Amino acid sequence: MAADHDAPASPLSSPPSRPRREGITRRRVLAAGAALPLFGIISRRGLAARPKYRFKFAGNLPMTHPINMRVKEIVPKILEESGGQLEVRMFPNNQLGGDSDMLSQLRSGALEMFVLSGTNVLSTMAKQTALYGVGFAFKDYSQVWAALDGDLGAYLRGVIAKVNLHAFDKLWDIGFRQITSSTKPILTPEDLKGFKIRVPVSPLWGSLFQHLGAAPTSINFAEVYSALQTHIVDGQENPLSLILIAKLYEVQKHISITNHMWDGQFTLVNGRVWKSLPENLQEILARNFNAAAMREREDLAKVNQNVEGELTKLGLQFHRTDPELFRAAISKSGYYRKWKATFGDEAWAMLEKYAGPLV
Ligand code: X2X
Repeated sequence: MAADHDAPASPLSSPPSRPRREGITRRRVLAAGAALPLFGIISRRGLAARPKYRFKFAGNLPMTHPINMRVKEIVPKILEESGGQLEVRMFPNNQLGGDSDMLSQLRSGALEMFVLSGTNVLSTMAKQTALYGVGFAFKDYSQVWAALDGDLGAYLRGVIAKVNLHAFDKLWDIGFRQITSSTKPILTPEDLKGFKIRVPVSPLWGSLFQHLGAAPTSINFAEVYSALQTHIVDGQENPLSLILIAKLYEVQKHISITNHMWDGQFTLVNGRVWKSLPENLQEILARNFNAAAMREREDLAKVNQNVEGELTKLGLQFHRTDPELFRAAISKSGYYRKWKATFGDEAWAMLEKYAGPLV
């Protein structure tokens, strides 16, 4: 069956519980346009009466995250540059379901585009995509971008292509991750013993916190706020910017700066959908998304300048840790040995080329 990108509407684009704000607006405009002289104006500007390709773009982050703000900015550009042939409609904030649901939809072609971390559920179908998320690997952004814009990124895109998905060249920045807690501050690996912490649905993540002695539970981001609120878990880990943007500060008290891993998101396109797109439209889509990702990286750097102050004002207590203590603990317990064996020597060497020795 052909992907639904040129079908009139997909049942999956109507999530059960949430309104389709973007879609409704667009349909109303088109419906109104059909009855008004304005429609003629659109045609004269060279835009097609109805886009031939209508892609849903979904993700787990709130609309106010810089990733979504930058995508929102390129949506009209893509429509315009494609002469009205390619329309991207946004479904942020888990509107189409949690990450596991969205990934299934992407694979079937019911969802055309999905912005997702390689360390997240994607790694349950292609384990190598989590390679860049090895704990305490990257020390700073110069290492991160050298790796992800270099050979490591190209390697990961190759892995993604093998499972019939297409990833654009530039990853979006999510940030270095920090641990939060509603109960007690986490200062040393000892404090993590038995600590109930949410991690994304990903073996590498669960393993990191198991090796630190914690009690990790895999939960999609869609359920994290309520899992913290109802104390199914006492803590979670995410970059400061996302703790602010997703309002996790409302249900957490302490933040420990551990920088235990860096994370970013790929823009993924269903492989069949991508291949069915004419080359000129592929170029328009890729160029706009890559440029938007570069702008988003700068946005996030700006957010990071004030985020600690803002979270402090909102009542969170910050704690400094010695990340070397955490790194030594996982090294001793065999975490690096295990994951080197899992990823294989060649992939591991590629990570070490940028991150330095991981033993
Ligand atoms: O699920 C998370 O914690 C998030 C939003 O950071 C990821 O996508 C990995």
